[in-house]
Amino acid sequence: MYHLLRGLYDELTRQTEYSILVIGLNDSGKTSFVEHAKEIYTGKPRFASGPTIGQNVVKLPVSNTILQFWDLGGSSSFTSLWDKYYSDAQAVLFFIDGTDEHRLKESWEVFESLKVHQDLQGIPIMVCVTKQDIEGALSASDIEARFTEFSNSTSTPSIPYTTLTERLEAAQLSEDAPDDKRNLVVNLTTTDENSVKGVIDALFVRVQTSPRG
Ligand SMILES: Nc1nc2c(ncn2[C@@H]2O[C@H](COP(=O)(O)OP(=O)(O)O)[C@@H](O)[C@H]2O)c(=O)[nH]1
Ligand SMILES: [Mg+2]
Repeated sequence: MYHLLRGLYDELTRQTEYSILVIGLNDSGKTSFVEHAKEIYTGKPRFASGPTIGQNVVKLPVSNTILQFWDLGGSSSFTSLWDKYYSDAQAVLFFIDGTDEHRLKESWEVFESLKVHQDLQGIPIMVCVTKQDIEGALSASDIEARFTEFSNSTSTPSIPYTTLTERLEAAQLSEDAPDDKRNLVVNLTTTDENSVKGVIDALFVRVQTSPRG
């Protein structure tokens, strides 16, 4: 009887855990975001900033689930290791520094490679455009426009894929009521608590519909 009740208790209190990959070029704000979110959702102090060596793993209790963030180092020696994590991810947060126009094309290339990767097919990818507190930073809609330009000016790749715009349109068709949360490209200021919470909320909704959910 004890074991039966224990099993039932464990079943009822079991928290679903989701793995979220946090990737993007270095200095795009990945660690700042994850560490600020850690402080908000767990009360634990933030890790002092600096380049991330290897990976920074943070588990956040959000509602009745655990979101486990894999903040992977963004320097070129680490980006080659990212795809080892793809097959376990239920969602991807892709970070773009809104003030770094010079590396926008490089960022777009990385983003395209994520979209076509076979281990990420159907996995929600949320694009976070950071540093919105800095004057002149490119916004989420600027990034959408620029990425669409890049897509249009590049010859068709051998693997079929949906463009960012197509993904957005598909997302819009899948739900009746207009809702900011379904947007795939969001503005983010990692130092602003409400901005960080907004991303977590949007992610929380998307991760529930992940094919690996
Ligand atoms: N003004 C501003 N600075 C930011 C923001 N996000 C990150 N930074 C700064 O950008 C630099 C790189 O951030 P970091 O989180 O280490 O980037 P990572 O390499 O992607 O992990 C740090 O100096 C951060 O303080 C933001 O939203 N606004
Ligand atoms: Mg980092």
